[in-house]
Amino acid sequence: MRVVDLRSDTLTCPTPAMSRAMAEADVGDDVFGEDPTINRLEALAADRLGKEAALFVASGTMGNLVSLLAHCGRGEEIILGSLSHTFFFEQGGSAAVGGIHPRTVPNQPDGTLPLPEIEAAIRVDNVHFPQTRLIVLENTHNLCSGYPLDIDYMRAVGDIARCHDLKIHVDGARFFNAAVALGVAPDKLAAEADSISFCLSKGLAAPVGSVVCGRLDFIAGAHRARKVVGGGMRQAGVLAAAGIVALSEMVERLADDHANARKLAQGLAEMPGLSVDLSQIKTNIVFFELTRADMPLDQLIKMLDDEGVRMLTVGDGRIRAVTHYHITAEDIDYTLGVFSRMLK
Ligand code: TLP
Repeated sequence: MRVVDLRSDTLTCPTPAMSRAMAEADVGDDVFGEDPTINRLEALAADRLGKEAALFVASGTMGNLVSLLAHCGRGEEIILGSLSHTFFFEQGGSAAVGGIHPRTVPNQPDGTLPLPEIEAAIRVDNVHFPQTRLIVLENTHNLCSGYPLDIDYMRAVGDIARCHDLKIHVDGARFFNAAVALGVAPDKLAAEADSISFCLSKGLAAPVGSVVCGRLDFIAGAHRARKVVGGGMRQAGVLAAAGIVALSEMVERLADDHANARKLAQGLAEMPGLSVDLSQIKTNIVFFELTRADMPLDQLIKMLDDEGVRMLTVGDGRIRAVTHYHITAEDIDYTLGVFSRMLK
């Protein structure tokens, strides 16, 4: 049976070029800073994002955690979106591990935090309050249908941050999707970020890893934080080798994933019993709702699965489909065919 697995772009497997690069990678002990392939990946990532330095970490969650630990001390506060991955899906790691206090601002459907609400959330100097240190943004925004934050918005948040002496961290798990969708250079889009974490193991198809980028002093702090959370790896150049291929060969093709997501969303929007906001579809994530009272959500997911089409529910009544390297335009046609049979 044909399987069209749209649950996440985390499902991507290494390309043949990655497998070759992994087999041939030069390695060393990265805790000693002696893995040449990791060093190469970090230099490449820093260069792509226009930052002084970079740090290879095991996952997106670790990238965000070590960044927040490097920026904030115990009892200090971060401002972040109510729908952000860092707030929603990372076990409250920065609070649990770092004693960092989260202050949420409602995300808008386009993934932004309203500027006046960011300003209003910044603490004044008062002995009763925690001190605000950091604004955390997510680009693209997962729960906001993969919406990208643009340069104008980043500049506006940058102005607020500068005015209040705050730093900005960007959870850029899908940052290259944002850059490709907006047609801007990644370093321009990252310019306002004091730190940015991006994933190699989502749309870029590497098997493991994320990279955190920022100034040298920030990376030194993130490096210490990585060690304390057990993220000091040894001959992990075998992983970084795939990451180098990911950054060198897999960025431009993200446009195909975006085209497939749009094709899927347009097809779903025409089906009776489904609701999709097409204005939300900018990158590779499609959220939609089932509006038929006679068909429970779980039943729909099960029926899809029986036909080889896999999608996720995220607990708020919506269904998520994510396009990626292994999904073709023909897979989208097949998926739409399955839906039209099921919803007849
Ligand atoms: N997102 C995963 C799940 O955790 C939900 C997915 O399938 O989308 N930031 C963002 C914006 C993410 O979407 C994710 C993963 C992460 C961070 C964490 O990355 P990992 O899974 O590598 O720890």
